[in-house]
Amino acid sequence: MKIKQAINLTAISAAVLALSFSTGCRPETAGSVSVGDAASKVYVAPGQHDEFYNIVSGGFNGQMSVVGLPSGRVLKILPVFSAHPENGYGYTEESKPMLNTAHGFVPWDDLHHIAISTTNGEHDARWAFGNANNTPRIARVDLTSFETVEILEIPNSAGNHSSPFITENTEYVVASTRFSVPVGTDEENDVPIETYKENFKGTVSFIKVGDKGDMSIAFQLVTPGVNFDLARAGKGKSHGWFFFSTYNTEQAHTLLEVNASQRDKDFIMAVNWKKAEEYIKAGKGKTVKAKYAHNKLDHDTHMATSTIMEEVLQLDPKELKDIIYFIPCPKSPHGTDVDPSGEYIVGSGKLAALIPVFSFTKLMEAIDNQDFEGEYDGFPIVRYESALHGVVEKPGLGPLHTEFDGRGNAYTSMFVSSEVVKWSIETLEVLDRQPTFYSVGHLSIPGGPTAKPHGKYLVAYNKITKDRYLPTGPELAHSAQLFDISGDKMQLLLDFPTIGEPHYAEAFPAHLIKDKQVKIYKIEDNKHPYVTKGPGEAKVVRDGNKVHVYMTSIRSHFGPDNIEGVKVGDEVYFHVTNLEQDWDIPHGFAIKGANTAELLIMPGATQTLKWTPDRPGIFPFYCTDFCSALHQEMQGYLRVSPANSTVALKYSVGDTEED
Ligand code: K7E
Ligand code: CUA
Repeated sequence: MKIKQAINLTAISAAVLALSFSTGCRPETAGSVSVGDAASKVYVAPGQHDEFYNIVSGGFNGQMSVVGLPSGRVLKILPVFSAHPENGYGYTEESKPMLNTAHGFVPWDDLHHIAISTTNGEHDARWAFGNANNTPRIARVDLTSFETVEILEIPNSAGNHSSPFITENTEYVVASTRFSVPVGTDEENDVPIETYKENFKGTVSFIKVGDKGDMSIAFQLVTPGVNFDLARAGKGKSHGWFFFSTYNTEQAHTLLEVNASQRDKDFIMAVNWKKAEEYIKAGKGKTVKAKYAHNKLDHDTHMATSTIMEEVLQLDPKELKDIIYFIPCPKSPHGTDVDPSGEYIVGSGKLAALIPVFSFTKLMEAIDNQDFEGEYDGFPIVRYESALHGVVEKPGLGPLHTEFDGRGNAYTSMFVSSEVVKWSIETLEVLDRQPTFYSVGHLSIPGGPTAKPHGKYLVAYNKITKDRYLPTGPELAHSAQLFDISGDKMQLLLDFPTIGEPHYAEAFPAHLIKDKQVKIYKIEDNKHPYVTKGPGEAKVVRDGNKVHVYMTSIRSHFGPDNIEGVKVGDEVYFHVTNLEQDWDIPHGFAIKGANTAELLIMPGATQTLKWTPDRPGIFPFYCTDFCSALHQEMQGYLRVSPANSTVALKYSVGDTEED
């Protein structure tokens, strides 16, 4: 056993060495640019708008950020899977259900991948989808309000990394599991870890997206117990197929660093999802018990609700043939990316010294001719050479991800050699390489994963920053670098720091959404159960030990602004309605000692802060968002009396104050 492991270690020592070398490996040129030229290309004059929206994953901050390109300016931080005190997301009574799961309230996650909705393979930018890696979930963000409007938990998944990836017309958002795990009932899943090979399975979930964006799990495929890393849908001629990169096809459950790097080739798993759909229509699915949360924001009340779902439909591709085929791919592939035409599938083997490019046409021929080189766990393995278009030789070290410019070129990130490499899809020749600073992960070209890339810019999202910015203690800002890719050679234009750790990002032309933005919510359409539609309707109502404050906010006062008769032991709910009907006039609300975040209430909306006073006294509250010249006057007082006090409930609103 020991000897075997020593041999294993030797076998991969070169690769591991290369990987550990990465942080010390410095590209040769300093990466400085001719200031005048580059500056003019990224300069967006004051008052002018950027050409592209870039929706950037925040990694372990669980958020997305919205960045303008080419300026690199951060426009918004958008909470998705993490509570966000800045606007009360995950703290208000309305938003808490959005973060509910089958495990209870989960206020954090790790968001890696963005998928922007498409029609006919082109961005329509109705929604942005994001994945939660840790407690598997998919979120949908509405790009007219820049709000998280839906979160769907994924059952039978563990480490939802290969997710979310989207089909050409947003028919499905697809999520596959990073960790294979047992997928039975809780009792069935209590098995020894060393029974991995018998008991652990992968799942791929096809999530139907309705016309209005609503998500539901249409079916899950149960697959061999491997790790899924990334995926892409086919498009154009490969529409109807989906491609998933796999690693740990060794099915190791310990020391994966060594044990999952044994085979020369892992696989890209090709899935014929049109076929799977047919089987579902023909009633071949099997309903199994599963517990997962489905959370939605109601448009009219602006409240989230969480529903626990009880079952999911599964297909067993082992019984139902011709859904799954494995294509050998060297070695531990990370990204698998499909070119704009849908013909070429690029596998980026982290530990491979070349980049294989597969041809969809050849793959179909090989499948038709049963040109297989064996089976993996009962599924056909397509002969490598038969599906291969060719390989990019000596591209660099540690290929991770590939994007496309729509002019026949591909751009692959090289984590270990810290560079972006441009190559021709047709000839497979390397055309250019530029250093990144440092250790690049994902790349993003506006429209890059679609049928119609706008091949003007490329953003490299880097893992390590080192000396690029003013230092800020042990943790440095993560970094993005913007390149001009309109010419033959890539030109570095700009460094900009990012929010959180960026993984994937997608960018699209600003004109797709900038005139569709929600500016206010109409107060007459507000159906919140505790709405207060005018200052005259403001009131305070006691219901046992619960006190409901129906409060309004408008420049520059709260109604009511004096409240008495609240007692220690009460639960006070401030339901604050923002009566403004003007764009960009939110009001905030905070009260001393509240064990929660502020409210930030958009025009026409109602938000609720729950507060449990812990002692008698006078408690000021105030508006937190500078809303007018009299913002600092936008304040009030709440009196708290002892639990046994007889102070009557009383509130006043401005002109009725002297009663
Ligand atoms: Cu960062 Cu897409 Cu999680 Cu590669 S993954 S870098
Ligand atoms: Cu309202 Cu400041």
